[in-house]
Amino acid sequence: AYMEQELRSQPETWRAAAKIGAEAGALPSAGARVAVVGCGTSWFMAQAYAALREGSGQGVTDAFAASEAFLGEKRKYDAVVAITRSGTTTEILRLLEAVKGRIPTVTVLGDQDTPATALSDDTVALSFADEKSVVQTRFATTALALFRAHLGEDLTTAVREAEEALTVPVEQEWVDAEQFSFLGTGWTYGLANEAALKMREASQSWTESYPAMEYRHGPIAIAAPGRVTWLFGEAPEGLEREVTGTGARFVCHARDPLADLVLVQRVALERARARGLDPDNPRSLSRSVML
Ligand code: F1P
Repeated sequence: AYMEQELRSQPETWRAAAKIGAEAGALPSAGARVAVVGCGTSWFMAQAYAALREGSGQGVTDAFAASEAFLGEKRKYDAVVAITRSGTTTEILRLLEAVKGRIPTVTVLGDQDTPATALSDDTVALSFADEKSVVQTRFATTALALFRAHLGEDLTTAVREAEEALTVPVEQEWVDAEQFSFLGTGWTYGLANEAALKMREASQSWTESYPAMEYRHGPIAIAAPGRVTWLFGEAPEGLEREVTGTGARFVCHARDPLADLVLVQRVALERARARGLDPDNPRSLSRSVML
């Protein structure tokens, strides 16, 4: 029940993030060269933020899985933004330790009172979006809403479309599908990765994710009837025709991509239920990964 309650509160938590985003002075200002790090869902939000920030002309922004971040002397970053709901993830703590005193760090987290707080120069705590569930929904999307607001975006439409994404029907074809491929481009590639992870975590579904145009370079080989190819954002020319030509279902909605992710979270929940799984107790996962 946690996952469902939490995902349903997203319009409200995004609204709250939009309010504080513009004034979130701890986040890097324009011109700074920034490395954004996270694990799992938080890494995918890092990917989306990095593409949005660099795309909006605010400066070089690279996303790394915290375990793979190479922030050596040759790559000159002015700031590290760490994203972690729990503030206890081992790879995040190791990275914060490694850069301490060398690169200023700001950590976006769900709870102010964590080990990551002590290791960070600055923090933004989204306590109103913290979660009890193992599978992240609202913390991640609310962090991204915060970043979007900080980059100057008006989130009114995104919030309204998230409300709509909570009411539209989840199609039976999506609940029954054998396989999903999620596609995105620019910042929505991070969302595609997150959508695929949600389906795996909550419903043990076979899912993949690719940059939209990469999909044509091989992965489309497994598209077939009973499978779904779901694109976030605008469809590149010809892609729909290629996908439907395989017999796979092509899904692409004209709504804010972050709001469309809310619909995928609901699909994951419905698939879990249809398979008799408890999405609040996903197999092999824990709320925070610590060594
Ligand atoms: C990161 C994370 C989650 C994942 C799982 C394990 O946690 O990888 O994204 O869903 O629950 O932890 P955090 O660093 O954001 O707390």
